[in-house]
Amino acid sequence: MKRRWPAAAAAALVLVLATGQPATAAAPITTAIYTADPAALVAGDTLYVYTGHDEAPAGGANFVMRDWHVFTSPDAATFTDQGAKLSISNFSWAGADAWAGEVERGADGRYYWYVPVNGNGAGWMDIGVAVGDSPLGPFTDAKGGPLISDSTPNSSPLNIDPTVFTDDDGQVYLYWGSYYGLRAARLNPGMTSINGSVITPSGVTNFWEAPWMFKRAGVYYLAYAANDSGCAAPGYACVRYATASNPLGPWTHRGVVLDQVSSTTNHPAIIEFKGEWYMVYHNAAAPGGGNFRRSVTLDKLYWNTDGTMRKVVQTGGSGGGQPPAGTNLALTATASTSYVSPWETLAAVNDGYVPTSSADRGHGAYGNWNHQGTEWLEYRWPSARTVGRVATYWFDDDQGIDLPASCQVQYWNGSAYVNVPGQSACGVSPHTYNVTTFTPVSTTRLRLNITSRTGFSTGVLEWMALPAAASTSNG
Ligand code: FUB
Repeated sequence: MKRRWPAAAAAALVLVLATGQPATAAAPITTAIYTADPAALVAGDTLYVYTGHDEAPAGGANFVMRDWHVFTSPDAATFTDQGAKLSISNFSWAGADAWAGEVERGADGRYYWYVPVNGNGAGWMDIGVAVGDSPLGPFTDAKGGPLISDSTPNSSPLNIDPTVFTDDDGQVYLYWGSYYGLRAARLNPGMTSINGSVITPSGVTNFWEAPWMFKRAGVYYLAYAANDSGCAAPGYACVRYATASNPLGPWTHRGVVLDQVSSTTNHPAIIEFKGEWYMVYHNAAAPGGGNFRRSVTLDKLYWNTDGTMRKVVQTGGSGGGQPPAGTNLALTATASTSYVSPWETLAAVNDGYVPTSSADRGHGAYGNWNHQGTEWLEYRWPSARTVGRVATYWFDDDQGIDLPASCQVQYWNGSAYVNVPGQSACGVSPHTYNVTTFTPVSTTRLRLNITSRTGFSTGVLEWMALPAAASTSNG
């Protein structure tokens, strides 16, 4: 059975295009594979996006990540998967967990790829570094062992998510960490050892993981995933950022630049390419996506005149499915249910929100964990409405709540609930509005009976009630 996990564990915790064929961005940069944890680099006229590769099975409850891919783009709109250019097998001392890395060009003109891996040694995650002669490699282990591990003095509680930054004077800095433990150090010119001691930067409010460092107009910027209740639902992360006048801080928190996304984890890469700025990040919006089957996407990032960043508008997150046309009678109904989990939101089902995926809790979600079997949602109106269709956007949290086995629409005939006549199949597809039609009924109450799959509970993000004809209004 899929299970809920606490927020602190969440982050530590097909198919259209083949490798080598260009994909159009705006939605995921590819739907051929699941990708996560982007890092971006500009070299010449090309934008390189380095990603992790999620290989968890559908319904999987853990990361399965064995290699990293490189995507290239001439325009930040079309992306070509150049394939898996680095793998756990490139590090003889590592065994699993190809998590979030970043590539930096060294003073020697070579490209250094810093990655967190399970180093098979004491503790869990270490940071290794590979090197190649071009942004596409081929890459080989540059050190033969971890650059950062639990035995590094003052290392992070979880040594993951390196971000590497080269200042104008040529000094290179490494930032990394998770479990609220941000760390930083200078790198030696050889790029494969640290110079001096590891510091704990100050002022990086609510840092959780996934730092991304860059500089603009003489100001240092550090974006990072935060998972506090001020910006994200329990178990989810947003991206906050801080600025400083020195690469090692102290930092001043500036706010949220990316709201929570449809995956629990969030991971920024911010870069200027051909005169435009971009936020590259991941979500769960690809078909069949989830918290362990993420997809990288990007959106434009805009600046205020005072050097602060405007919050990014997420345009590529749609997993498919626009609401069907017609007056949504649910908006004026009173919702009730046989059961809603105390931490979920019944009001989510008729607030008119358009979810980006079945994992999108942007406006909350109705869920009935840990009930199994049949539960119901009900709409009531003060006077009769004529209803001929419903459209249901199912909630699937990739944990205890799954898509249902089946559903049945009923209406109140004046003395009892009965099945609506002539009902079409009640769809149970993820990431879209499942439209069910029936012979129109005039009623003051409508009910959706939802039957769970064995071992799971069910949930709903939106349940629309519609007239039979799209143009009819019965408000
Ligand atoms: O992909 C595995 C981990 O999840 C990354 O290292 C974190 O940044 C989070 O995205």
